[in-house]
Amino acid sequence: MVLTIESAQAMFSGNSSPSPIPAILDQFNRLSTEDQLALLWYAYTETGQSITPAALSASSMFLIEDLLDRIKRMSGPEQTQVMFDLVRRADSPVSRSYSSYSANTKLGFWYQLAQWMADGLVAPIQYGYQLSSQGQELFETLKQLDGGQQIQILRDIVVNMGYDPAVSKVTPEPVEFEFIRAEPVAAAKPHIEGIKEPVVLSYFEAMNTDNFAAAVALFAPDGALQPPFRAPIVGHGAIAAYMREEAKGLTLMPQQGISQLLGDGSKQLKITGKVQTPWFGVNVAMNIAWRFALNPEGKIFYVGIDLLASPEELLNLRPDKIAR
Ligand code: EQ3
Repeated sequence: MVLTIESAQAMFSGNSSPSPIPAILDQFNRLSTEDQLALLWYAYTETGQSITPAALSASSMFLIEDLLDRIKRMSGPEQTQVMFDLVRRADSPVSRSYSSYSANTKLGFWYQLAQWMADGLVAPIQYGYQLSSQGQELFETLKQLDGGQQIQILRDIVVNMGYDPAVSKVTPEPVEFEFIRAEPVAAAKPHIEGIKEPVVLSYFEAMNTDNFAAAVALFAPDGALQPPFRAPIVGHGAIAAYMREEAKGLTLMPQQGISQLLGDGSKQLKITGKVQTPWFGVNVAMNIAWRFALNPEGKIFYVGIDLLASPEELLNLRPDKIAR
């Protein structure tokens, strides 16, 4: 069997339940702007997930301080308009600047606004705003999800706001956030039940110490990384850039896995465990699966990262049916 990104993407895919997240995002996008903003407020304040402010060093925010200050000085209706423009992805100056920010900068931007709303410095979501029945229904669905799924939804929505970069042709700024882990991770290869593959153990060690150069060196030159709900990122340069922007401060806690040797000497592995983001530290652990394809030379040809649909999926480690 020839190893291709398509064949690797299909590994173990029949063994897990589909994630509810894409359908939820779809429903969210069909709500009115007022409902969207209010629902985000309820989801952020009432689902009990709390951001750890220590994660975000003050120095990381200086690039957007000017814009945030401008918003703080606006009148209440102007502030509301800015938020409406971001949600509607309207072509406005703030919405254009926003779309050029990295994912973490966008999250930091809203984190600051949320704090100012709570302090009464920025127009709050109208007290007592009544969600439409669709909005209310979606909020009930959100409450049933686990914390990891809830923060993934919040993140996806925040990242997709702003004037569409595909239309405005803005290249995201290479802003690097400095994250401090809530608890430092021991710089050692983890113990993963059922897995002894050195390249995979080295991957987790490198990621947990933000040593992205070492992590990328484990990939084949045409290797690919596929984050949850995203297309594969192919090649050393693109993977390294993605990791520097998105993977700093993550804590990867792989727990168990299975490994299958294929006829051509390549291997496929499925590993499940938890991941913490520096935004929420130990407050939220996401249930994750890593699906690795190693080429016959022992390099990572593909790793797909999946957000699991339920904690039960952590133990879903059935061998894959191998096409020959
Ligand atoms: C003000 C308020 C509340 C209301 C207003 O109406 C609208 C908005 C938007 C509001 C503000 C909302 C805020 C402040 C939301 C903040 C959300 C945050 C900080 C979410 C952060 C989520 C982080 C996540 C889901 C991280 C996931 C990371 C994963 C899955 C990493 C996976 C990886 C692994 C495991 C690898 O091995 C390789 C790398 C890779 C990154 C793919």
